[in-house]
Amino acid sequence: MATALGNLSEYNADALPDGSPFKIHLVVSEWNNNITEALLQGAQTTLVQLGVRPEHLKIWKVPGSFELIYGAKKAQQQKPDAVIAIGSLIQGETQHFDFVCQAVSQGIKDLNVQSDVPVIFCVLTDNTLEQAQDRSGGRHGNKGVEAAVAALQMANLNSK
Ligand code: DLZ
Repeated sequence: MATALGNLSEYNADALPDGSPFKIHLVVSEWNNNITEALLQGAQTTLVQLGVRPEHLKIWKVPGSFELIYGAKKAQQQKPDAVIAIGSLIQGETQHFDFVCQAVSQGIKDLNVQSDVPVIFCVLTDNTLEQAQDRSGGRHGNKGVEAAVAALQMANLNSK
């Protein structure tokens, strides 16, 4: 699994639950969409490789990472087995980055506390575009893959 400098995409499929019973919703921010589409691709491909049926995946698009909270809440209401929130925040020149990072992480934490449907945090918070590229299919792998693995593990936890 992921480490600070390791590859985010390594997993042992034999040690993971079979995805075939599960419905997974993916909420995707359109801001920095080259990055978020690559994360989505990594997550979708991994979920299907681990047995999730393509028709059991639902994708919701939202304008920016701040809207992931509301989008994930709406997705939870449809009772999938897990939700993956996908976003990419890149540091700018103002404090906006810090406020949105804080809001999104707290908001998604709150959704996990309030609902039985787990929400996986697949939001990159990087200083540079290069760092985001490194983690969305570049030299550090793809955090979407890591999020897909986490989603199956959490969905399986709920089915016990
Ligand atoms: C406004 C904004 C800025 C400056 N940067 C980002 C970013 O790097 N990543 C991201 O996902 N969203 C960004 N946004 C948009 C906000 O998340 C949000 O969509 C708007 O503030 C509208 O609520």
